[in-house]
Order: sequence, then C-alpha cells, then structure tokens
Amino acid sequence: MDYNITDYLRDIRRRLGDYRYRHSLCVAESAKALAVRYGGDPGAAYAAGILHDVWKEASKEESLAFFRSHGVTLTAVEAASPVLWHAMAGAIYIRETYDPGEEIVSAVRWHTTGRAGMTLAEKILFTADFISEDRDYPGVEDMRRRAEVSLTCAMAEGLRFTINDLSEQGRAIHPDTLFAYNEIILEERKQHG
Ligand code: DGI
Ligand code: FE
Ligand code: FE
Repeated sequence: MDYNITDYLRDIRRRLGDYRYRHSLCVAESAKALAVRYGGDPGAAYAAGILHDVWKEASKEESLAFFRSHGVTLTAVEAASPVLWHAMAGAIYIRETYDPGEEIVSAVRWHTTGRAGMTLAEKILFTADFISEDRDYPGVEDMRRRAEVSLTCAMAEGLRFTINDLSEQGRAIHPDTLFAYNEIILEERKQHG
C-alpha cells in the first residue's frame, strides 16, 4: 500500500502546533524503526505515526460535534476524559479522509488506551509514542532500552506508568487500558519471568 504522506503532512501541519508536529514526525521515525526490528510494515508504521495525533489539538466543541455527526456515544469514563477523544475521533477522521487501511486506523484508535488483543501495528505505535526522540521524561532511557528487549517489555512499563499516574491524579482509568495492562503483564511474566 502506498501512503499519501505529503497529504498527511500538509494536514497535520495545518492542525497542529510546532511542538506536536515535530512529535508526530519523531513518533513516525520511531514506529518505522520498531517495525523494522519487530517484523511489522515500516511504511504503515511511519504513516500511522504521522497521523496518530491529527485530532490532538481540536477543541472539545469540535470533537463533540464530530462524535454527534458520526453516531459515537461516549461512555461515562470517555466523557470524563477528553484526552482520550483524539484517538477516537482521529481514527474515524483518517478512515473517512484518507482510507489508509484498517492496520493504520486501528493503530491510531488504540494508541492512547491500548486494548486487549492488540495487533503488532497497534503495539508498535503505542510504544513509539513513549520512546520518540522528542520525549524527555524521567525514565525515557529505560523505556528505550525496554523497547530494544521486546514490545511487551516496553508496553508493560508504559501501561504501569499510565495507570499509576492516572490513579495518583485521581482520574478515571479506561477499561481498555486495564484490559491492555492485564494482558501485557501476564505476557511479560511468561516471556521474561
Ligand atoms: O497524545 P500524546 O500526548 O502524544 O500521548 P497519548 O495519546 O498516549 O495521551 C497520553 C495521555 O492520555 C496521558 O495524559 C494519559 C492519558 N491516558 C492514557 N490512558 C488513559 C488516559 N487518560 C484517562 N483518563 N484514562 C486512560 O485510561
Ligand atoms: Fe496521542
Ligand atoms: Fe502522541
């Protein structure tokens, strides 16, 4: 499959500020490298990285209107967590605008929460978002080392971090995040003891 990267770039350049535009390019590069390492599709991984945060800077009003016009009903946790909306709306938006294939659509859809039974492309994007060049949180070097060990190893740490952070902040944790966490933790134990 060929991707219209030039169109995608024009779109995200228009929708995103400098910081997140650069973040998207960095995630695309990381996703491509992970795809090469773990036997994914590097072109698809790159395209998913470029598009993953396309909806990140939309207003709440715009997102809610988009959900309404696309027949999306939010659960209570989703309604209370606007940070989750860009993955939900972004996936629908790219499908309808670019039809880039379900591998990319689902990677974007699940890049924030994860879910049970993630595909390789979903795991690659989820992990790339944590380790991209622009990230500099404490612990990012450890995450990058983990991503060299296995996607499971990196995702387990990412999900642990997200769940700890959300619960410390007193925020709701989406069930899909918990499903992803449980599955990956059991897999990590099986793989790495
Ligand atoms: O869009 P990015 O900032 O690059 O990264 P992202 O799409 O992974 O979003 C990260 C944010 O999403 C971070 O603030 C934690 C939040 N998040 C992830 N899982 C959940 C969540 N927020 C809620 N409320 N519930 C979740 O399960
Ligand atoms: Fe995101
Ligand atoms: Fe991101």
